[in-house]
Amino acid sequence: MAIQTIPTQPFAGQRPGTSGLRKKVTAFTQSHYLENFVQTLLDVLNASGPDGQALTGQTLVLGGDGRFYNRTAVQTILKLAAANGVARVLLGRGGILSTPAVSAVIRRRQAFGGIVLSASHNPGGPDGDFGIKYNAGNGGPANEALTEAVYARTQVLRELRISDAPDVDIDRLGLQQIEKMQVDVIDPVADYAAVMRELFDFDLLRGMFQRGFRVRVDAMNAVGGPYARAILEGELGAPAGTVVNAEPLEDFGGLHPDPNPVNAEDLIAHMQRPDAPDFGAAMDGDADRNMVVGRNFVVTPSDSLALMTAHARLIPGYKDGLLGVARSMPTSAAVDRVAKVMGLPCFETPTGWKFFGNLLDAGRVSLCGEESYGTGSSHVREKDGLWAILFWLSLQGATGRSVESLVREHWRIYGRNYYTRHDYEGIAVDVAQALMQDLRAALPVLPGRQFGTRRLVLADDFAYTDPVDGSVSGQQGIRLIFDDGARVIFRLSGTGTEGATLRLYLERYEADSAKQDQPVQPALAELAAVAEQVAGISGRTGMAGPTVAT
Ligand code: VG1
Ligand code: CO
Repeated sequence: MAIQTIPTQPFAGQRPGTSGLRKKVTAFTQSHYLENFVQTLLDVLNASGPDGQALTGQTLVLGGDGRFYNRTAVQTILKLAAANGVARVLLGRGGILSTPAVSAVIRRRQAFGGIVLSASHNPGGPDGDFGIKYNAGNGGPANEALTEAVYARTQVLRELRISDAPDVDIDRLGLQQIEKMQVDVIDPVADYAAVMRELFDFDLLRGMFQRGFRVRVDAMNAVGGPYARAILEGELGAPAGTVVNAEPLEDFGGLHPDPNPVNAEDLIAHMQRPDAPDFGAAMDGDADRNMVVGRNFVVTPSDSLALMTAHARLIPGYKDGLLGVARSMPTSAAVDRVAKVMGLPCFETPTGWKFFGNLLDAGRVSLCGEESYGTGSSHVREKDGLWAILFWLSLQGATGRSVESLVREHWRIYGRNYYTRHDYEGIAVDVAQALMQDLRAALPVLPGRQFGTRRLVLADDFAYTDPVDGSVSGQQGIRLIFDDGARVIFRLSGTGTEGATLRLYLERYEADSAKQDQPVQPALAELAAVAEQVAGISGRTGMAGPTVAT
């Protein structure tokens, strides 16, 4: 066993996006591609210490969503870590840890940080995507300053330091050694389950299952399976088979683990049957997203956040009330209405969980959410799929009401924010950039213009000043806001790996309870037409409509 110094050449484009570095597996498997990125990360982390050795004597957490290349990448990262001063790695058995579990382990074990191997909701398999992201000591995604520092260094990196030790047995719990570094293979579920026990009334949930409450959780052959099985079927007594597609597979068994009604159509179909379970849910590749579904009734993520906020006190972990709430800018303003009534501070951040970290750390907010099927709280520093499922189960247990009745009551009280997201995938990058550039150029002349019954009152490119550290993030999405509060938002995805994806977000508010039961797409058709008129999407892309509307 020896530490080797190996020359290397920089790769272009190793810039992390909305959530880590995501590329095709075929990019990651190029010689030194993963090594370069990890070496750079370790260099930057080391340099963050006063002596240039911040990692010396420290612990890192490591695990991933089990997709193709996960196991190989784990071995490579261990050998790099061992050669770069890391004292100990807490590794999920089999290289498995969900994103929220990494966050929980970092926090509970006071680790220096953690590395998550996942491209999350992106497709997996040899022809799919792979990804890597770093979470800091608070358990949350690295901030922009760190990711930029890593990117800058990838462009000048010349040397790798790596151990030539043989592979460790990642399937065996307990201690092993590489050079001077300890590898502690841990149960991927234990720390996470302990956090859930602290937040939820497990006796209440056990009682529900005893009385025959029926649940279907679709883990989409991704990493949420082992967690949902251990907690729902193992600890809470849900019948075997409650969690389906529960084995993490390297290619997700061909499913696209991006939980929305389109990709999780099998779950939707089950929830529409006459013998449908009481409650359904799905998670994404790394188990940080959730979709919750009632009998024949889909809940939008924006509404989910609003309802969680309204009912949080019913959950033991939040019985003393919330400090505040935050949502990403494109997420609907449904939660804002609840926050206003409850007198809670409400923050609007750019897309991406990293922007919630400071607010959570500073004790300014307790719940956060994104329109992209992500909700979470101060219990970790990531969004958390199974947590959301347990939250919704608890709401039903505590109120004795169905998902549909809870949501409809919410609309009656607060009004309904009709909401949809239209994704235009695989657009040529230059076409997408020109569309955004032209929109940006039009911003000064748009306010005051009339579109049907609506007047446009604000048009801007969303910029965010972090209220805690003062950092500014610009160009976070074009917002068109109308006099009735309706919004049309355009942004380009920062997680895709092929061409560009344009996301168009449409929202309007309906206070009249007699008009709250319309199908969503027709209810927002006028706003879709405004978007087309302003941005010329179909003409520019040649696409008659969105690839996916959720
Ligand atoms: C998407 C979502 C965003 C989410 C991000 C990571 O980003 O829109 O809300 O935080 O994915 O989620 P983008 O840049 O493609 O719009 V996950 O579960 O893929 O890590
Ligand atoms: Co995810």
